[in-house]
Order: sequence, then structure tokens, then C-alpha cells
Amino acid sequence: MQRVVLFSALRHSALTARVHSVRLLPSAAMSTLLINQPKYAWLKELGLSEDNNGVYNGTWGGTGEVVTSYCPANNEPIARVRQVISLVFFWFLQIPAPKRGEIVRQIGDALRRKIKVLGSLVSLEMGKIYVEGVGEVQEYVDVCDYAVGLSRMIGGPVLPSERPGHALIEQWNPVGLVGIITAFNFPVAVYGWNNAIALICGNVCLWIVAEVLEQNNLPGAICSMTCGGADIGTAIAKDERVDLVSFTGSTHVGKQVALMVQERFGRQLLELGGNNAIIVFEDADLNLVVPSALFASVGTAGQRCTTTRRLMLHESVHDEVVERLAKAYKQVRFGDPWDPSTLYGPLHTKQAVQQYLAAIEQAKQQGGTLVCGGKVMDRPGNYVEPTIFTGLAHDAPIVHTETFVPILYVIKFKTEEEAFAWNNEVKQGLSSSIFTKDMGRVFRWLGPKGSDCGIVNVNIPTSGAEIGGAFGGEKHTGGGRESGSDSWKQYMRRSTCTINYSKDLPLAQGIKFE
Ligand code: UN1
Repeated sequence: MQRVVLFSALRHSALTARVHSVRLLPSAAMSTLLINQPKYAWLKELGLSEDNNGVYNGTWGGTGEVVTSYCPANNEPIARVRQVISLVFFWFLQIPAPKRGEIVRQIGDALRRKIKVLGSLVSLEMGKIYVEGVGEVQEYVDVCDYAVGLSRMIGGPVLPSERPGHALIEQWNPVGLVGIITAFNFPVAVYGWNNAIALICGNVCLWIVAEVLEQNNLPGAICSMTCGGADIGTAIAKDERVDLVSFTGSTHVGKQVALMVQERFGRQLLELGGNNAIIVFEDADLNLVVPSALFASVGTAGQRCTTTRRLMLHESVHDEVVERLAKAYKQVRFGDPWDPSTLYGPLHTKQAVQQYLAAIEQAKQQGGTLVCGGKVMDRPGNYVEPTIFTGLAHDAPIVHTETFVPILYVIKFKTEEEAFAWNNEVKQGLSSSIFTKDMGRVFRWLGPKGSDCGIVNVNIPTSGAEIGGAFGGEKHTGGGRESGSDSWKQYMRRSTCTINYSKDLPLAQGIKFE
């Protein structure tokens, strides 16, 4: 899987992802930049120009290496971003949580106003289709709304003390400075989940939503932003001043980040790789299964951490599902990601195309039968055919590898026990789904002997989670939780406070020390 340590950016006043290429290529000649073409004039609406400063901490700057961002649908250069060479950190003000919630509400509104053009930019730069680009900005809007409500609800319990005249209180305070390292595949949403919750918790983030902060007379450094490569990620991970490092990306890079952060006893929130399975039982409604498997394996060209990589089919429905799915695959409309009729766009980089081809070779060598796809498309950009393999062993090395491309491995099973065991036998533990009408099986799936993933679904795909639930997974997925439920606790530190308001000093456990 190829996701890279990079910051995404919300640019200029009204916000945007000034997302950046993962490639450090020489600067493109000015005349060839897409931003200069009339068709892409809307980019200027986001305050972007040919050369953009990639650093914000109250004012825009940037003194480091220049990165050119390329459009994966045609590999044309879009614009350039100058990176950071040093980081400046500030502390958030002592603003009450509901007031911080009001700032986050305004950020959500500012995003709403620009949602279409931001979605277009995500589509142009990341290569996902327009509705999915808009969809991930919508996730940021939704999590802002969620965080506004949460800003009046975060609190700790008052617990009964065993000692008379004593109060036992749990107090939650901001953890401090949060460094957010986001991934290319969800440059806006992943940042948004972290940013909105971290802000209402009172933390300072490395990122920006400048206009809202300026209008509220708040220093921009509350949300600083840096664009950069692995060197910036390393600086964040190693810096003692960064209290929490939230990292989304590959398990490989996540492990390096985790070790660097742990080395200094910093706190980490990891959202790493997945190897997600859908399990289809003999009683499943196949009219739900086929569109679910299609969306989860082909959507975003297989570049979601929640993408379905393994489809386990009961032997009684195996052939029918494969046939129907292969037919659906062939009808997927591919094209320019920003074209409203397109369902399937390019891979993010040329490197990902090479990874796709290597995985196809390995799947063949390990005994896989190609049902459809398997080739690079003959057109500009990084387009590959969405691919299905059958006949591989459930534990073939390639099946246990997360390749961040649209290849689906179909596996035949006989019993519930083996299907649940195979779901859990991979290193990752992000998302999982079963399709069944058997209520007993549903609760076995949710229970201790069921799925070991962070996301455990029934009769829906593995991808497309709502923001209201905690998002993340177990094992090599890293254990972090972002967005909804009580994920906010990760952005705060807990104090257990015991206050003696009596004139005596009774000791706990009834100890007498006199
Ligand atoms: C990711 O791929 O990193 O559940 C995030 C989903 C989206 C988020 C994916 N809401 O597919």
C-alpha cells in the first residue's frame, strides 16, 4: 500500500485542500500548468496561484523545496507548492469549549460555502470522482457539526469517594499540540475528523482555516499548516512539543512514526492499513451483495483504507456472485474523475500502477484465476482495469497483502467458523462485513468470537462509514479511533482529582498511619 506522509492543506481564506503531490519532481514550466488554463480558472477561486506557499502559522510562507502537484487523470502539472523547512508551534488560548465550538461551527459553514469547488479540487488532484470529492468535504462539514454539539457535552464523572468529606472528580484537559499527518486518499476528511474534534477539545493543530480565525481575532497559529514530505513527518514525530501525533497512512510508515513518538513518550493516534473482507453466507440477499461489493472494491479506484480486498463467498452462492459481479465490473463507467457520469477514475500515482501490475503477477503465480481486468488502460493518466481473482488460497501471501489498488480476491468457504477465522487471520483489523439474515450469526459476528476489526458491519459494505461512530481498527491498523463516539478522549488528558473538603485526613483502604 502506498500512502505517504504528507500534510494536506486548507488554503487561503475560505479553505481548501491545497493538497500536494507525493512526488518531488522538478518544477513544471509555468505555461503548462493547468491553473493557467481557462477550464481550470475555478482553482483561483480557492486563492490558489501558480506558486503557493505551503506553510501557514498566522501568515502564509514557505522556504523549503518546491513540489509540483500533478493531476492523476492526465499527469499534467496543476500548480506548485513551496514546503516548510522549520515548524513554529503555539499554544491555544484559554477559550471555553463552547466558544471553541462556535469557531468550529463557522469553519463548517465556510466549508459548506465552498463545498463544490473544494470537491472539484480533490477530484482534480487526488483523482477520485467528483461526488466522492464533495463527499469527503461533507465528512469534514458533518464532523464540524458533531464537534459543535460535543463542545457542550465533554465532561467527566463525579465518582463516589470512599472517604467522607472527599470529592472524586474526573477532569479532561486538552492534550496540547496535535500534529496531524494525513494521507493522499482522503486529504480533507481525515484532516477534518482530527481538526474539528481536537479544536473543541482545546488543542492547537498544525493546519489552517485562516479566514474564520482572522474574523474571530484568533491567531492563525491555532491551526498551522505545513506541506511536506517524509522529512516533515519525521520532524513532527520526533518533536517533544507535539503532544499527540495523529497519523493516517501505511502500516509500514505508521510503525516508524509510532516508534519515534513512543521513544519520547508522546501520544499517538494511528489509522493504518486494512485488509477488509466481505463474507457472503448462503442466506444473503444477493441484490444487496453485488452493489455493496462493487462500491467497496471499485469505489475510489480501490484506494480507501476501507476498500474490500477479500470477498469470501459461501460455496452455494460463489459462482452466481462472481458472475453477477464481473458483469457489474464491466459496466463501470471510467473517465475523467470530475465528469459527473464517471464512477471510476485513475490511481493516484504512476508508482501505484506499477504496484498494481506487480500484484497481478503475484496473484497469477500463487494460483489465482483472472476473472476480469488485469491490465493498464490505454489512455493518458494512471488508469488500470478493476480486477477480480478467484481460486487463491485464503492465506496466499498476496491475499494477506494490502496493495492499495482495485484488485479483489474472491475466496470460497464452507462454514461460518472458517469464514470468521479467515476474516481475522490477516495482520490488519480495520473493516469487515457479513451478509446474512440469520440473527444468531449476526450476534456471533459482533461478539468475542466474531470479527476482530474496529468496524464490524452487517448487510452493508466495508467502506463508507458515517462520522458519528468511532473510526479505526485493531492490530496492524494501529488501534486509534477518530471522528465520532468517544474518540475525543484521545485528544485530551485525564486527571483523577481527589479534593478533601473536610478537617480530617482519612486514608484510602482504611489505612491508619499514626
Ligand atoms: C480512509 O480511507 O482513510 O469509511 C478513510 C470510509 C470513509 C473514510 C475512509 N468514510 O470509507
